[in-house]
Amino acid sequence: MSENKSSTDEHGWTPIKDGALDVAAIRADFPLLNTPFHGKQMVYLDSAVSGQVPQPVIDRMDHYQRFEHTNVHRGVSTLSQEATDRFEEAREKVRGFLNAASSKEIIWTRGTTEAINLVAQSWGRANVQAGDEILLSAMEHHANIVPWQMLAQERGAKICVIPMNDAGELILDDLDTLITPRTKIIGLIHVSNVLGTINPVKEIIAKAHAKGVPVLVDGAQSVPHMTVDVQDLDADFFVFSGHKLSGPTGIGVLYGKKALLEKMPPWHGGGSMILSVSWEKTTYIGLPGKFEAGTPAITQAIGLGAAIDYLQGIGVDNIAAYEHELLNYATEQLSKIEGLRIIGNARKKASVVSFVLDGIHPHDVGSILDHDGVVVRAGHHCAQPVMKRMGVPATTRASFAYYNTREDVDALVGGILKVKGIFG
Ligand code: C6P
Repeated sequence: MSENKSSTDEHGWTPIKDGALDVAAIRADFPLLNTPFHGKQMVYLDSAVSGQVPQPVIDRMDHYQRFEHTNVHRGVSTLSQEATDRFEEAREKVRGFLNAASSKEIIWTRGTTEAINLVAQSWGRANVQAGDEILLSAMEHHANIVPWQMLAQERGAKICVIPMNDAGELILDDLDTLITPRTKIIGLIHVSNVLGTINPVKEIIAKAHAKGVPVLVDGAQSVPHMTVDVQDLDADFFVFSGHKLSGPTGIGVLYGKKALLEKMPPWHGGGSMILSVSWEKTTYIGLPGKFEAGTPAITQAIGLGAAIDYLQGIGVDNIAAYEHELLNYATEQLSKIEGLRIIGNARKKASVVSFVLDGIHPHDVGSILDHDGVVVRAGHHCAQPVMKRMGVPATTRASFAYYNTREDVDALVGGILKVKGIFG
């Protein structure tokens, strides 16, 4: 798994040399990929819904539970202090992973959804008033729509939308007019979970900042596939989930610029986030604890730290390059199938191919593939406005990770041909 930073292709990706990613060795680390499924070798093409978890991450959580576990940030026991150290080390790993300036800017949440709700409720309630506008892109996941709609409804604010074209790329020509003096925040998906589009978030952030508007980037589908540097992007908020990153469920991250987080009121109240409590008044601790009421997901945070170690051991740039070639191969092979239409043909894409088959419902495609051992997702992928814009009720979606191979793509293609045969 060597570093390979020589040159880049027309999309700015580093082409990977044969053998730069030892996928056979990587696959051996994943128990589920090596477990018979419907009597076959499983072909897991649903990493956008949740990534598979490698043995070193499972082992790290197992070790913590067996030998290191107690509550954190409580008590003077050696056990508690050491558990706290492991928990805070995981936070520091996330800081390094995102290149945040300080670990005080890393807030643990249950996932992307909770992180966005935190910003909408805490920052939003403090900053959004009647008549204000919240600007979202046309390809947002429900997680970056519904919390803002709830806030907008409560405040009498308005949701505005950056449109997209038929290829699934944002139309940014009118961005300057879409960002009005009433725009309070922009919510922007980094990589679309349906279309695979990689959005030019850095450029959009620069334009937003020129008008004094902060930007929240939904990185749920970007961090598993590319190096993210929140300082380089100049993102004000950046959110992601551990389970899409080969980590466990129940843990996620809100990155926020310190200056913004410091001004925001707490969202949840309770133990761990207070300086002092009396019947008259409560005062709060500083960052990051102010936003972490109650006992956190300690095992999961440590597991996420181990997942980051695992990915960094392979090299996130290597993963990006490998998956880019796999995506090209999948796109090429799927495009040869008569009656198959790929939904989302952006020039810059990551690891996702959504498609529809003439006359066959995506749920039927997904079910038949499943019986063939090929795991994909079928439905609206929690992005109903994207379905509406693309004029389809649902799609079948194959999503790839660094543990997938060309053989997996071939199995998908074989399965689709079988589906077509059944529906004749
Ligand atoms: N998308 C998918 O199959 P949570 O559930 O909080 O971990 O992540 C929500 C979320 C937010 N933003 C994006 C871009 C996402 O893709 C997701 C989760 C999964 O596409 C499940 S709906």
